[in-house]
Amino acid sequence: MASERDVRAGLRRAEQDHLLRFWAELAPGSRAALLGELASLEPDALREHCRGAAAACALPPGPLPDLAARLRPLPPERVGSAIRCDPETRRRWEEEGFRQIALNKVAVLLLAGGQGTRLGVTYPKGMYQVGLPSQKTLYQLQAERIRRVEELAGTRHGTLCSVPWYIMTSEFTLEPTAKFFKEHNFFHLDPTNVVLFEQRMVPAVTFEGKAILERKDKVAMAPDGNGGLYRALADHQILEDMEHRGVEFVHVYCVDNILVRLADPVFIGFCVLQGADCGAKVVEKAYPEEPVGVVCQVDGVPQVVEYSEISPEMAGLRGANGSLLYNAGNICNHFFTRGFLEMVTREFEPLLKPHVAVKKVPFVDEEGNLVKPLRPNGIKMEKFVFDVFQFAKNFVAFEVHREEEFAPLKNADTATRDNPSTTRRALLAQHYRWALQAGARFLEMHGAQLPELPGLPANGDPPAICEISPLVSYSGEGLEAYLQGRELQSPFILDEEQARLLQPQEN
Ligand code: UD2
Repeated sequence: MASERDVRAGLRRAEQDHLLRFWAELAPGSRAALLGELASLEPDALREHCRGAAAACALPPGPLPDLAARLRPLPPERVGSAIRCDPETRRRWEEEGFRQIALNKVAVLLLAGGQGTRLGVTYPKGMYQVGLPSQKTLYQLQAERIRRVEELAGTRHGTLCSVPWYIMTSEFTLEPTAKFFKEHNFFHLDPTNVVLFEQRMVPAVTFEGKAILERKDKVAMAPDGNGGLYRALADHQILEDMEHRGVEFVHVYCVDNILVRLADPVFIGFCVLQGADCGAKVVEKAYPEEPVGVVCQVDGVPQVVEYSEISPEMAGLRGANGSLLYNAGNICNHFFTRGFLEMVTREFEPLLKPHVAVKKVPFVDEEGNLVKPLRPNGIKMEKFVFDVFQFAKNFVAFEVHREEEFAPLKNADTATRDNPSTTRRALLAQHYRWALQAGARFLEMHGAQLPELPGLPANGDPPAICEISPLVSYSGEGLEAYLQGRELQSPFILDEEQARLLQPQEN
């Protein structure tokens, strides 16, 4: 264990001596914990971190400087579309994606180190269930989509294949996530294919550049942003693990999108056939202030400009056809080749600039009292996962239907958008559409038929409750066998057992 003397010397070098100001009062256990925490902070890096935070925060708030002159939409040749392509092209992309999955070359990587502050739960967001009839959590839906996509690829190519699931957690989410997966028997995935690893934490800093104590014996630490991925990949030899398994392509995604298509064969196939090293799925932005980043070019280089860093005027600009000029909304679904990730972790990670978030950080005052500030008092520095797009040799964006692929859970039900009710509705409306497309009809209690697609209210509850297990259908495929010509009543749950009952009998 590090000695008190060494730690004091390190803190002096980092200009952070105040972190030991309650030392004399601490019991031996607390002293040991604090020393351990402080010893893990390298003095020069700590000094730069604290100085950098204060300097970045001193800059005038608001959008990035000169953005208006530097920003352009992505050129059309960099953008593919699952919406505007012809069916044959889409089939080719999907086929290629399935081929790569069947060859065991595709992995998924979940960014799950965030604290879910806006949703207001104390446990990891993936453990949240939005009130579906099945009561499935986000983690269970994701696990089942992995199982289904493995099965689809395996059946097409006559192989047994697996899509390893890498899950980046943080100090806040590692333990509860690991426990949750064990308690649920890894949702019947092979546990050796579920790899949890932890991102680093960095101190929260005052506007004067001093790290904050949240207790007399504990520094206020926060995860280093989802762009902490690249250091975490190196810290835990994750790319070596991927290489060992033969993984070449990685689908990175964030935890809260209830419609996320893990290892989406169409997206993977598109990126692979384009020879891309880096890609991002996008949806058309719903409204100018929507909290999604904009995939665009800055000084001719592909980038995401985050919603917190674009001015309302820029976000609201419209093109000749009346739609938003910067309308490629980032849905935090990224494609990377393993080679690209290797290059980033080896060469470019230190070049990633942290972004400043000014937050309310609980702290102990000079007298040692815990204070919960009413106004923002601290700076959290975060790297962003998409800031590596600038290093890509061949970056592509891929446009998909929002109603099929994006319904994020960000807020509690007290907010009007992106809350448990809106995400639940988005999934149930999708399944209702899939059932109708497969030839089912829904009847109300007295036998009258419920509305078809055009009658569906936008953002409202679908006329009937229909939930389809991802184990039965990944993206609406294969449902005709169970549903063609059926008359169904709400609520209708199509899980594996129901599917067996509805399966046409073979002679
Ligand atoms: C993210 C995107 C935003 C937009 C939106 C769509 C980033 C930086 N921003 O914004 O452009 O596309 O999603 O829904 O990607 N996370 C970690 N470690 C951390 C912080 C976050 O793993 O230190 C994870 C978090 O658990 C989540 C994902 O990163 O799965 C996105 O984080 P968020 O919900 O804070 O991002 P948001 O909604 O501001």
